[in-house]
Amino acid sequence: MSAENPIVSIVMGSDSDIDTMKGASDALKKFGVNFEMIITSAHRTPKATEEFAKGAASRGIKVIIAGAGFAAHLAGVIASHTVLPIIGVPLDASSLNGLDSLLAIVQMPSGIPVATVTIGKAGAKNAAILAVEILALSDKNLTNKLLEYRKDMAEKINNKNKKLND
Ligand code: RP5
Repeated sequence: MSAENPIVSIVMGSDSDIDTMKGASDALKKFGVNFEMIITSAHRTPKATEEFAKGAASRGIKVIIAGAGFAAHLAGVIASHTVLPIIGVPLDASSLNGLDSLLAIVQMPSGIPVATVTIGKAGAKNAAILAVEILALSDKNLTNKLLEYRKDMAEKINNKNKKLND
């Protein structure tokens, strides 16, 4: 895994999102997928966000993960400028605990989809796993890693159950 030749972009609206979005970068590292992390804001740096979205595919990016809080337009705005798959992560950044961001990301109008995951760190992790599942459609090695990951998860639950009943 390296930041060279990234195939996934993890984009977020502010540096206050980094901690949560590390859930995505940590998961991509585990799967050995090259990624980049970018801070750009749909509202505060609209031009830079547009340029990023328009240029992503030609730089070799295959999936974009976009996390934002409050009136979270980042994922939707990026989706409006590219046909790459966009996964939106609603962030719990305001007094509405992420419900604002969830509705802003999930309620895209017909024709411009954003795949929306769980609010917060679990969502950031799931966004990365979903990105790996998309990439695995043309990468058998990633499919095998995903199957192994599921097996490990099941084993952990089985062990917890065993411990509870011992
Ligand atoms: C959103 O506003 C960002 O994604 C962040 O979650 C939130 C707060 O940003 P800061 O005010 O902390 O920069 O655009």
